Parts: sequence; structure tokens; C-alpha cells
Amino acid sequence: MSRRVTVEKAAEILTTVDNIVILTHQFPDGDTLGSAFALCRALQTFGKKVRVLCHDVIPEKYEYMTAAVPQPEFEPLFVCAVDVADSKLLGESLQKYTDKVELCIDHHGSHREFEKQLLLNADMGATAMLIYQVITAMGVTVDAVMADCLYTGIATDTGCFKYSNTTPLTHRMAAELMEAGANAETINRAMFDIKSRARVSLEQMALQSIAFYDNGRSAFMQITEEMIQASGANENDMEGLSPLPRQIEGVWVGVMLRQKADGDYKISVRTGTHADASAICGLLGGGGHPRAAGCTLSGTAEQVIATVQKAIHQAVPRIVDR
Ligand SMILES: [Mn+2]
Repeated sequence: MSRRVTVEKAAEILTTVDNIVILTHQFPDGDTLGSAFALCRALQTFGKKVRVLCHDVIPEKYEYMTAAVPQPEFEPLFVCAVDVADSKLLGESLQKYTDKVELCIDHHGSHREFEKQLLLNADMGATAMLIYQVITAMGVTVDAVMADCLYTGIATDTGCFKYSNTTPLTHRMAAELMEAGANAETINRAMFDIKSRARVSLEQMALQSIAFYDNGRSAFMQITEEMIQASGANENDMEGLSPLPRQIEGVWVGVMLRQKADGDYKISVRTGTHADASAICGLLGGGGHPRAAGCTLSGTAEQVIATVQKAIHQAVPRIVDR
């Protein structure tokens, strides 16, 4: 069992230690990176040696964080993790730190304890919101670099202030961060608007593949190995494709089939208020959240679609009515 700590206690712990490494989760997103680089920068203002570690190569679009915060080499004496819901998510190269994490700061309700001390608040839409509070509690003034990092975490985890986890506090913090110099326009454009050409080419093919069933209430989209090859898309280009079928008017259940290298299909289900995605995927050996869930199936695309349809009909009987 981890010892639960408050924002003030976490701030006190961090101010008393040195040679700190901050761990992020694998397939890093704006929140884990924004949290890590903001905290790193804040602790460096005390003259401490601090650096950020990530199992994966950090995507180029976060260069305004990575380039702005120096990353010195040193022998770590204190290990901190941010936005890491489970030690497995540290990724292979950071697994060696699992039992050495002194403090984890996280906002996932599903958090699985692995650290000695934990600052957890699932009411926060982003870990960056907690980091903002910790930095303030340490008495550090948020500069423009920290503001950019924290704003990125909040904007990305709330889907640019669109998701249900967006609260008045989210907006208040974002406003304060803009006052502190966050480049909201540039950040939001880089995070939400800009797509690589490979991504656009993959989206073109994927949209072409969409097939409707149940009088247009369910929509299936396919991403095949062939499309990935032809578009030249990499792992980062694939992020955020699964909501596309659900965005179509009249669709209750949007399904994305992604062919994996071993031939199996990774299924992502997205729903609106009429259907429960986790109930559908639960019938197929997977799980997730009410609006977003997933599972893995093997077979041909036709077989997989038929299997998912059966589960949809069982979990959402009303979809075939009328
Ligand atoms: Mn997060």
C-alpha cells in the first residue's frame, strides 16, 4: 500500500531531495510530458539536478518542451513518476525503476499502486493540474516554459476543453497559465489541428473503408497493414483515429478494426449516449469505459465484423428496433 500524500506534502518532499528523475508513461502524451517537463523545470529553479525519462522517443511536436528544459546526466537519488497509472505503463526500459518510485503524482481513478507515496486526485482532468498545484505549493513562480508544458497537459487530456472532465477549475487554471505566458494558440494548433501528410493519406483510405449497418446506427472502419504501408504512417500518425466512425451523424456505435502485424485485429469501440462501449467489448473479452472500449479478435475482417455486430446487438438490443 502506498502512503497517500497531499499537494503540500508532495511539494515538501520534492523540495528536500536532489538528483531527481521524473518518469513518464510509454507512448507519451501531452499530459505525462507536460507534467514531467514543468516539474523538471520548477525543480531546476532550486539548482537541483533533475531530468525526465521516457521509454519511447518523444515525438517532435513536443520540441517546445524538450528543447526548453536542460536534461543533465547524473546518478539518480530520487525517483518520481507522473501520470503513470500502472508500473507496467512505464515501458520496458523503465521497468527497473518500478520498486524505486518514491513519489507518484497521478489522476487516474484506475491507478494501481506501485510507488511508496502517492498524490492521487481523480477529480482532476489532467495530472498537469496537480503538478501546477505542487509547483505553486513549492513557492515557485510559473514561467512561460512551465506554463506551456502545463497548458499542454490540461488541453490534451480534456480534448481541448471538450470532454466531460472539463470543469470550471480546468478553465481557471488554463486562464492563469495563459497569463503566465502559455502560447495557447500555437499549442492547440500543434496538438489538435496539424496532421502529417501520412496521417491524412491514411485517414483518406480509412474513411473510404467505412461501412454502415443497423440502418446507419453502427459504422465500421478498417485500418489494414496495407493502408499503413501505403500511407507511410507511423505509430504517432495512428493516434486518435478511433473516434472517426462515431463522429458521423446518426451513428450510435463506431467501430475501428486495426489489423496488427500478427494478423489479429485490435477493435476500438466508441459510443454516444445510446450505447455502452464497455458492455459491447466485455462480451468479446475486452473492456474499457462507457464511451470508449476495446478488445482483440482473430479471424478475417468479415468474421471479425460479424462477431462485433453480434455483440452490439446483444449489448444494445434497441439498435435493431424499428
Ligand atoms: Mn493524464
